[in-house]
Amino acid sequence: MSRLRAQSRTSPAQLASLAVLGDVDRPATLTVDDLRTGWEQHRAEVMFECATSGPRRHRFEGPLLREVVLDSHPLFDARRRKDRSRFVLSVTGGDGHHTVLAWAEVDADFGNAPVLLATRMDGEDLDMAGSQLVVPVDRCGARYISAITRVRVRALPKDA
Ligand SMILES: Nc1nc2c(c(=O)[nH]1)N[C@H]1C(S)=C(S)[C@@H](COP(=O)(O)O)O[C@H]1N2
Ligand SMILES: [Mo]
Repeated sequence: MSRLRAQSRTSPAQLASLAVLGDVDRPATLTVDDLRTGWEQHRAEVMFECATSGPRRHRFEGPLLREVVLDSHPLFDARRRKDRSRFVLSVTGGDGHHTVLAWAEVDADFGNAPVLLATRMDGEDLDMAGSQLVVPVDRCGARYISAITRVRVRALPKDA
């Protein structure tokens, strides 16, 4: 089915969206199309192992997680690396599966990992299914959260 026909049959209620919230100045609710049109799209060809079902290969496209989160203005002092290194991102899927990334894993001044919020997987648009987290640096598939509903930004307090 062409993308146009798929879209004309899709009511807004069926479109998946995710919330960027928490310790940010500008919380946002984003559809997969917002993720596609709002930021530069990057590609990743990845391989990961699932503990229960073996190796997997996928092709993904989507914006960098860090660019999407930065547009929600996390409550850190952007100029001070030390301040940014206290933050974490908690990513939740539609089934409740969730995972955590340190902000520093994706921050260009630290790990600089090209983590994506996928808009397309193996040639299929994810508008209905929802965005998927793509963590090319991971050998295990557990953080490839599908059907993302939430990206929560948190500054961890001391001794958390
Ligand atoms: N929402 C959600 N995403 C998820 C999971 C899950 O249980 N729920 N399992 C993860 C695990 S353990 C793996 S290995 C991969 C599996 O990806 P696959 O669909 O390519 O097999 O999805 C990940 N993403
Ligand atoms: Mo897995």
